Amino acid sequence: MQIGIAGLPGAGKTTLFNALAHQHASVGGYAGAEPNLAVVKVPDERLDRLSALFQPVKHTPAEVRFVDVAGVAGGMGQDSSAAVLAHLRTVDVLLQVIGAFQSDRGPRADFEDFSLELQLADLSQIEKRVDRLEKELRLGAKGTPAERAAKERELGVLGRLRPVLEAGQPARSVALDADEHKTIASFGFLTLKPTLIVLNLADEQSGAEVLSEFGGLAADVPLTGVLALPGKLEMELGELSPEDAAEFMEALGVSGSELGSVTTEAYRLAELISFFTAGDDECRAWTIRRGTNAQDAAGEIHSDLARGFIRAEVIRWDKLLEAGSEAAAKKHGWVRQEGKAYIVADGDVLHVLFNV
Ligand SMILES: Nc1nc2c(ncn2[C@@H]2O[C@H](COP(=O)(O)OP(=O)(O)OP(=O)(O)O)[C@@H](O)[C@H]2O)c(=O)[nH]1
Ligand SMILES: [Mg+2]
Repeated sequence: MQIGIAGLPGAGKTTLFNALAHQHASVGGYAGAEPNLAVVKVPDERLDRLSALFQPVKHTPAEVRFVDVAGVAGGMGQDSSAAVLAHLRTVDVLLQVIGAFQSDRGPRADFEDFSLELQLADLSQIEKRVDRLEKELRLGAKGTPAERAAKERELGVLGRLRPVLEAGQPARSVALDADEHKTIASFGFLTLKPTLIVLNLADEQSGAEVLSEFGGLAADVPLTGVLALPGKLEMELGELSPEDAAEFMEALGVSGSELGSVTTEAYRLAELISFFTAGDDECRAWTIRRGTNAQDAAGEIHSDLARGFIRAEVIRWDKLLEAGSEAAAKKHGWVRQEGKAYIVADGDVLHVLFNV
């Protein structure tokens, strides 16, 4: 999974990036054009417990890639904002960081300002593409009937997104089916992405108060979540040893880090789940979209497993732990034999039988 970190200049994006990815990218300066990148292993207690049982040679958690870009604000000019935001086209989830710790006009106004930048970036892409498609269709002669039909379809989807963006709403407020999503997937529209708004608090600032300004937003706008955390404090805690961090948190009266919920929320918003493979050689977590069937899930492991898929032996992670071994689980009758079309559930342990 890829998570993009975006927001107004100085909102605390790089601070949050450092906290999430245990990096030491420089903060407070004017950010350069190149994004900060880092890959982080996703902690998962379920996988840890499977590894404790199997004692595998390799323990392989899922990975998240964080992309931290420079700040974007009105007045920068559409071209330079577009160049920064283009780095976020391929991410699965957008973190929209709001600098609640320093905001002059209030976090809600900051949110609206930055959302406008995202909307404008999407709109300018749409306008260019619509002009081009209309011209091509007018010229007529070019292309087979199937190609023309595809262009009409694309124009239709873009034509539904455009007025919504012009009215100041994100593209994700339009309900699109899987085919429609596919038609426009290559644009990587920013306001179409699942978005987690992160309210970046001052150390002593109350999250509840700031969150109340965003009340209802997550419910009203699809694929949108909101959470609050003290980014700078989280970054500083991350630099301490676990013992020192625990002591520091106790002194501050903080119960624990909120960083874990950023990744959990991102998984939830992007409708991603994990399944596992477990054995003496390797225990490993795999990330798939909710609703993925067993054959496609097998393809995540290796294309041969999808191509030569026979069936999958499936058991939930906690049932496997309860049984104590695969053999014991089978004896209990807890291991199910599932075909290609089986929809993999979060926490399933899969053993794919295949033949190529
Ligand atoms: N008090 C407080 N200060 C913060 C917090 N987050 C960031 N800062 C400070 O705000 C300044 C900017 O932080 P950065 O993380 O560089 O912000 P940014 O959004 O990456 O900035 P650009 O990339 O330049 O747009 C730094 O001086 C940080 O120490 C926070 O949660 N609380
Ligand atoms: Mg930065």
